[in-house]
Amino acid sequence: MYTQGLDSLGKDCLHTPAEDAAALTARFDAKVERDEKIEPKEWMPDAYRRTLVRQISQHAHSEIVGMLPEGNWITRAPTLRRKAVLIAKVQDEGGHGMYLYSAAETLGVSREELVAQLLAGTAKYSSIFNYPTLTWADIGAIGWLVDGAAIMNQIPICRCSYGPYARAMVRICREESFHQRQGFEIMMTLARGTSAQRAMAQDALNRWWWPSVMMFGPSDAQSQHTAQSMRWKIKRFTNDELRQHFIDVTVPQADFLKLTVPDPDLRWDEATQHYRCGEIDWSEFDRVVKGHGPCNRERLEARRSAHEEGRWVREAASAYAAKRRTLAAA
Ligand code: FAQ
Repeated sequence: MYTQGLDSLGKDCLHTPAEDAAALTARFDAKVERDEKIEPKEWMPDAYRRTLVRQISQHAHSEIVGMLPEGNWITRAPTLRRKAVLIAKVQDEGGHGMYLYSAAETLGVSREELVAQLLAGTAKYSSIFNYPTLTWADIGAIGWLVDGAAIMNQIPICRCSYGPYARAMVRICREESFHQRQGFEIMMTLARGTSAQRAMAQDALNRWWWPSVMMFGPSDAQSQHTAQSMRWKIKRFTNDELRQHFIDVTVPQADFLKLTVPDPDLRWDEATQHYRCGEIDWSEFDRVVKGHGPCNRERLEARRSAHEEGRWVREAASAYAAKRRTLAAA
């Protein structure tokens, strides 16, 4: 639906005389300032377009790669109900990826181009999906912590200045909040279960806590893009603000589950009314983002082989579409 307008995309800005460019920039800035949405066919600065393509495509790739750690447990879910719920959740993540590729396409890149970058290993996706899912409790921890972090980060994007991204995010957030609740419900069942089940839940929290805290990206001092993205209202909060909010909301949930957050320095700070957490191991984050996490290689191999195995489906669908076009034209 969005790609129909690509032929004329941005043509009005291709040969803009310098004086007009200044006026266009002023109009664009004023629109952002008034909290109005920027739509695909409108003039926008090249750097704004590039930033959106970068962020939306990384986000789309994250949803698609994010299907893998949980997909790993579909055949081993402990009950039929858990299996049905997990299949639905993993399908939702695939759907999110598709909305987001569509939103990126409105900016003049093709989905094929973006997928090729992912498969070539030149595109980023969220660090969190490079960790393994070793037990069933990991599925609970992903829903609770990873989807919890994703919602925290994504609710503000519903107010992003770029219309198609903001609108995609409204629906995605509704689904993510269901995902978060199913994860918390798994954790609650385990936490109220046998001592072995409680130990499994604690072990999952131990392994997923820090990677979830890192999901929000580098600290504000290290974040290259935050300041400009905030000015453009692509981001509404900084990485550290969102991370803090996540910690403040999640620690009481861990207390409720009678699980221990694996951070000996974690404490409530009465003065600021926030939890203060221990030092984040940014060297681990850097390693994972650079491709050296526990599962980076496995994740890319899985995506490459899925792409190859799905080739006949894409070819069949294209042939069918071509046949329909020919019939319609006859
Ligand atoms: N992993 O200057 P900043 C989900 C990169 S969806 C890897 O702070 P920015 C759903 C960053 O790209 C999860 N790389 O960048 C689900 C940049 O690299 P570049 C994904 C990271 O863009 C749940 C560099 O570091 N969500 O979980 C990470 O202003 C369960 C400098 O960083 C989104 O994508 C990271 N964690 O802020 C699915 C939300 N963090 O491009 C299945 C939208 C940073 O210069 C199961 N994205 N980097 O080479 C955003 O909000 C932002 O892009 C941030 C990064 C906050 C992720």
